[in-house]
Amino acid sequence: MEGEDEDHEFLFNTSADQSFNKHERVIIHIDIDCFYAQVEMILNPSLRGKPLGIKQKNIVVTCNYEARALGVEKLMTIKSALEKCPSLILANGEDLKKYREMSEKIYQVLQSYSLFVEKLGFDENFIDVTHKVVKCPEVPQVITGHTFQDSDGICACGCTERLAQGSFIAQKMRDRLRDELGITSCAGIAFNKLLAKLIGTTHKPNQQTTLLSTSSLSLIKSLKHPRNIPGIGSAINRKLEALGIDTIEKLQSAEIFKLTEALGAKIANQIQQLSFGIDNSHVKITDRPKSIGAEDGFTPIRSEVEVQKKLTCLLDRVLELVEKDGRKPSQLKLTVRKLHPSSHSVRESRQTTIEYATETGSSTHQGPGGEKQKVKLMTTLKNLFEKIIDCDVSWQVTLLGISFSGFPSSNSASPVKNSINKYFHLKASSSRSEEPQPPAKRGRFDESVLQELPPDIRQEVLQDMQNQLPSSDAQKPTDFNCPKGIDPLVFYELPMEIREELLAEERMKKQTIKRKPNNLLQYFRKAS
Ligand code: DCP
Ligand code: MG
Ligand code: MG
Repeated sequence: MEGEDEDHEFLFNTSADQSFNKHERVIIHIDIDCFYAQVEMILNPSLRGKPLGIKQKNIVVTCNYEARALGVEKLMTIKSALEKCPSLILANGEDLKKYREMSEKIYQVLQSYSLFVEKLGFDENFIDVTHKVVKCPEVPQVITGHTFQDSDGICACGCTERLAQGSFIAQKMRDRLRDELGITSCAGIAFNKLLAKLIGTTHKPNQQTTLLSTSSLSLIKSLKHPRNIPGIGSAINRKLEALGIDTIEKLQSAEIFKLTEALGAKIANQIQQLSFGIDNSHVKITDRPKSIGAEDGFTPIRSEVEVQKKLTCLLDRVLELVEKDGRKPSQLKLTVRKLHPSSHSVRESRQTTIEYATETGSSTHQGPGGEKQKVKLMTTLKNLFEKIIDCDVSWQVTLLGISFSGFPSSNSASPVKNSINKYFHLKASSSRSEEPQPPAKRGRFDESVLQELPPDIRQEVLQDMQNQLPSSDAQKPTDFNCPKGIDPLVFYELPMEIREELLAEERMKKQTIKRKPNNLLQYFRKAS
């Protein structure tokens, strides 16, 4: 069970880059509907349409929307849930493996839209799509899904149009999650993370809501109590209550020195800004650890039996962590600290490739598959130990460590680095070549990479690319290389050849060369 009452004060770091004070960004927050229950219904479709609760110990951690309609609530005791709904079916949710696997698949789908995806728990993700939003006057300005707007005022900075495009992208992401994984979700679209998370919960399930920036204060005020602001958990709330602060308005008008006295300057500032809906924190790309392991230090041991005991305990601990992580390692490393007769210590490690089975029958490696795997891994560890220690002469060991690594590269490497490397690789290979290459092979218009970069880096890269092109090149890359009259979001979905054709037609028009009208171009103009 996840801690329901945790303080997430560092989640929304309001003191970050102040240049984000305007409404420049487009942030999408996606939260999966009744997550554990949906996973169970996918695995066992006969549960669909029936009230279903997921139990951990004596708590119903979540339930599907059929059960909610009958009065069951998240985090109810099983006893009260069954009182509310005697027909409630209960599924055991203590093995988290299947939820973790689905969570990973969701993350992968979202990352195919934007590299800037931050995972929050199992079923939530923030996605920054600012760089996907195309500055083009022809883009439809209609918001997809619900709109939260409590006044007629419209901000003049262009954020409404940007958010409208964000809502279109959010709909596409949710459609893909539904079509590819069979998962429904809710999305919130706003100009910062805090507001995106809050607005997404206003229409549930399987819906999305966009917050217009002029209505952000009223959304925050509608929360009424500070404890309802994500980031303000029970510990902070207790301190606020002690200061008599029990409404959002009181937090907004609280004297900062009083807040600072009780909470420290950093948190005081952060939570006061949150109470105004201000959150300048970035979407941090979720990166996974490159290795998972544990070490144990002890008074000297001298026998192989003792080493085996220690390693068995360590392996159990580490396997549980690997299991929780959900990825499959391909390397196993053993670290040993040897105590020399002169009483100085030396650490030494040895690593080897392993075959790691993910289907072991249980998340804690207790099943028969898990036992077999443990025996194999223990043999490998023993071999590694014998490479470090010569067991024929006396020895003493004061530390043992086990670590797994070599996880699939798509998860362990930073996607941003990959993209930039990909770009520079393209550039390097094109500059090495003496022969002129056809445009498509030169990588000069690799939007899949360009579109993923933050606007400032992208601009720099584009400029750099332009400088490298021979002046005879008819079609230099521009940031918004989209023919007039076509929805750029539709345009960038098209196959490269069709885009090239449309762009060629556009260039022809510009050069006022007489030519038969292009049917393809006409079609997309009509469609948008
Ligand atoms: N969870 C848990 N313990 C908690 C809270 C949640 O184990 N204290 C698990 C069960 C949920 C999952 O995390 O399925 C996601 O939590 P949510 O709060 O997003 O709840 P749901 O996704 O179940 O429902 P909703 O449709 O309201 O988002
Ligand atoms: Mg959820
Ligand atoms: Mg959630």
